[in-house]
Amino acid sequence: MSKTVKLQWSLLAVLLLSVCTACGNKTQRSAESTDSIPMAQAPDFNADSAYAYTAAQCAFGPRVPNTEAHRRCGDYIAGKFKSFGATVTDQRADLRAFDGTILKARNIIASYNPEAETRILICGHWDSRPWADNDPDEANWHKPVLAANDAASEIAVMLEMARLIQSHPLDIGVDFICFDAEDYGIPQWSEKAGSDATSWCLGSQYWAANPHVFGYKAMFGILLDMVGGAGSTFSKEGYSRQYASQVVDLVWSTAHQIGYGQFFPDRDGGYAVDDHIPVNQTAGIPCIDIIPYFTDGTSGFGPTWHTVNDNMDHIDRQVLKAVGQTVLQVIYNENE
Ligand code: AHN
Ligand code: ZN
Repeated sequence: MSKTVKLQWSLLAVLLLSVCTACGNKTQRSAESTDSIPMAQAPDFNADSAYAYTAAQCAFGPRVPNTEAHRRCGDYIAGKFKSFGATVTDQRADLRAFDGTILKARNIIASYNPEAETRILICGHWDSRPWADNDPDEANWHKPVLAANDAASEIAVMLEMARLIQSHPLDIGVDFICFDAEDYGIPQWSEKAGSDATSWCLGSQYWAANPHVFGYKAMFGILLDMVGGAGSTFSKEGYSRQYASQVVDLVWSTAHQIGYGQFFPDRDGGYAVDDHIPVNQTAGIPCIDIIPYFTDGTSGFGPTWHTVNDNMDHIDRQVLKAVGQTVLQVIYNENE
């Protein structure tokens, strides 16, 4: 082979090699930009701590509005957030239920860096449902729900995040809102059953129309609802996809990246009438709902939903951990 031919071959080889390297880089880069978010250092969410906060709320008994247990638990929640260094605002309101009962409601708002412009809203409801109207036994339909999962778990996850924010301070602002009177919606045994979606979420409706800070805004909101139930997985809820699809994508890809993908399957869930609706529609803040989606035929929200079995026996620390660590990671990523 002549020298020039050899040179041509080696030139071709270099050319081919560089083309292939370029291809490789390109696929790598596009995969990064679509699937991968840089992960900040986030504190370690302690599931035992969240479990204990869940049990502490249940120890008051069902936290049904206008009861002593409700009043005392409200003080417990506000006191805990204060002890973790948050600025706590009590928003009290007399709210009219579907049956005319006036509920002495209390939204509890716990803020970090209240002066910061860039904010994230994390919310959940703290009240217990007065009627276990989805219980398989009709004899229980007028009994209150202890609401370990359907109230206490969400507040517990928020309390644990607050504890960690105190020891790992942020530059951005975070507001935890504990909504009251979410679960006073028309019961299934009522002749009015299913007739009025606005009978639910009274506390969040009130807050969205009367925010604790005039003109309140946040980059986005994350509603937690029933985040400790054994066997729970969280599909992409319908209104969340409709109003805040980018937030859904952010939370789900974060969960997958930090190893909790099995709790956040890449599939669509049902539509839930929940506290994120007034936050989206009235307050104008894109807000998703992390809410379980069961396809086992019991109820879309799991076997203990609105039954007398919604107690500590069916709370799973691993579920609290998966949700708490994921949301914490989302917050600390936004802080970077
Ligand atoms: C309804 O049952 C209409 N919405 C579900 C919202 C909810 C109730 N979350 C907890 N309890
Ligand atoms: Zn409920």
